Amino acid sequence: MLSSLHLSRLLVGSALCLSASLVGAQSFRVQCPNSTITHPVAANNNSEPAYVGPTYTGTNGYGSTPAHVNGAIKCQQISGGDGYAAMGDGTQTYLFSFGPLSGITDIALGKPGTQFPAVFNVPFPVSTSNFLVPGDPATTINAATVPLTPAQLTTLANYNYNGAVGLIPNIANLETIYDLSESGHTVTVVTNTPLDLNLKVGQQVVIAGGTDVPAGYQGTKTVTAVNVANPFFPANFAFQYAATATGLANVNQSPTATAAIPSSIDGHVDPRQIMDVGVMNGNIPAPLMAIDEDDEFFLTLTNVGMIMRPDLFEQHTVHFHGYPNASAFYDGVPDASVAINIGASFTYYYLAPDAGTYFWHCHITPPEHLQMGMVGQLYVRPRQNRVAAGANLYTARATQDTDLRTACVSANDILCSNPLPVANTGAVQVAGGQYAYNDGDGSTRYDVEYPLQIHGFDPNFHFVGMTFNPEGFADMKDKYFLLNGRSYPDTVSPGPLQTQSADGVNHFSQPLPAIINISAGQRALLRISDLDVSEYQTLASLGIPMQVIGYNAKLLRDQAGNNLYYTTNSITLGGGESLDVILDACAVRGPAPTYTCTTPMAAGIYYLYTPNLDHLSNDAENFGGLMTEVHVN
Ligand SMILES: [Cu+2]
Repeated sequence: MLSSLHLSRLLVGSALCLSASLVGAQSFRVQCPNSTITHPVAANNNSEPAYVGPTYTGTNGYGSTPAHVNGAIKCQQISGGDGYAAMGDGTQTYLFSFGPLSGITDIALGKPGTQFPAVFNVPFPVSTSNFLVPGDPATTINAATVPLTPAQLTTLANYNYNGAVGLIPNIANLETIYDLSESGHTVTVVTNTPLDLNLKVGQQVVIAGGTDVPAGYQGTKTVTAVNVANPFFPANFAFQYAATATGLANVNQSPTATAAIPSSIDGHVDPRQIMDVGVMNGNIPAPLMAIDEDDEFFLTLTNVGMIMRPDLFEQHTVHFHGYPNASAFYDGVPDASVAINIGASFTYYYLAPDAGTYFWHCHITPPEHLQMGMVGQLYVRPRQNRVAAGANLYTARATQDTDLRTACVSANDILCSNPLPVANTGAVQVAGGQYAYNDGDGSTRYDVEYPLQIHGFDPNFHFVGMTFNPEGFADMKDKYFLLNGRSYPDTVSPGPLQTQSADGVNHFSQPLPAIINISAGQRALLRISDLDVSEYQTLASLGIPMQVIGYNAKLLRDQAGNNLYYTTNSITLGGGESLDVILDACAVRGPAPTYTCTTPMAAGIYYLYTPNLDHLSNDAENFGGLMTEVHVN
């Protein structure tokens, strides 16, 4: 399908203009740099460094070098295409959807698919007996049962491939050399062909030649400059490196001199692996993403096409909803940014600015693509998680105000979303402490966190969407009510839920269970987002009060620093809204700054369910819908 598509594009292109067809050619590709200007040391970008001070301390603009390197680099690849999901009554529903094309094991285990470069930039270890096949990882672990058996869940965990699907090394490249010359220790190499586009400063090249090439030129060298002006050819024929020996004689038109550029990982992909794994691998909700404040996030969207709707040439985009994006270019709104066609990839760039719970979706014909399934959650963890153990949280929060980019001072910023607390409570970071926000008083600390995505489906809209009929936008009416893409009782099935798609292969279509497990005395953060297109959704907690601490990715605190958290037994959200809620499995908790639990709650099973009773159903089936269990263990 892909090749015929390319062919038709080339034919159309050549009819108009031959060169335009070449420029217009698209392809799959991933991007995940190991280092950047603000994260310059590759070896430091595969873990989150401790937060010890502001990235920049200047009073305007950015300095050239960060004072402290904060955050790391994260990468993820997703497919845009179609797939199927299974509803609570067993009905298969057709989706327009995003699926995982990296972190495929983590996603299937219900975790975010976001990875450090050291994990993402790893090709699948292909051999004659080991290769990616349609439906992976469900196919390889032979996931014939629902839910998976404990042994299958172990096999899934051991599968453990989380790199970018399709990634293959760039082929080695050998170029003949026209001229070698030295000035001081700097050698300029002019080759006979334009340089490999991927040759970069810092890369290794092997210079070799016969007796006509002085030994001082030869060996493995590190490129110090590319695109160097020279007397012979255009600049893109030449590069430089540093030699140990000086005074080397000029070599011109050598019959033997060569520059060998070894194979390397630079984002090239094998489209077969992408199509095998990406086609019909739709997930609902869309793949989970999680980044830390100060991270640079490279998200590659690869459009694999919708097999069930070959009449459509749908573009897809990624829009981070409610997220403070610096540039419209990466915002995904098609009128103001890039949208890619079938057979192409596009890498979005984000700098993680404010902690909180957000969601993301495709922004092409939003009512249609969202209803059909192209929507999921993302969240940003706060800097406060990385404060050193024992450090005062109020002081650490105040330090963030010395960085212009992260400053949040109510006195001169009425939009400050995360003011300092009204007083220093003396709360300190405990080793490994995790928080929902940069609270400065430890009040948003939690022990476990759960994404809880509320959603609804109109099966009629999905059916006409699959069968080439006009969709009734104004008639949309939810009949299935979903938590993390599943209706009760599927919400409490452990492990990934799978669906056989039209390709005859099982795919992990709904990886996220919605069982909340809390140890008695501990606190769970529920990151609740409403992904619904047509309805308000209400969720009630029976037996454990919900403490609401954040709304639409903003800490609930007034500009004077008073916490406005409130305790309730139900919350209501419209589509596109999010809430951060703490469920506390502690009956009696001590005061600030330690909030020690003195009387844990009794172990047992509690319920999260919707009090909109018509939403407790799976289409024609009574009982089901928007409900899950909270297990206090
Ligand atoms: Cu779309």
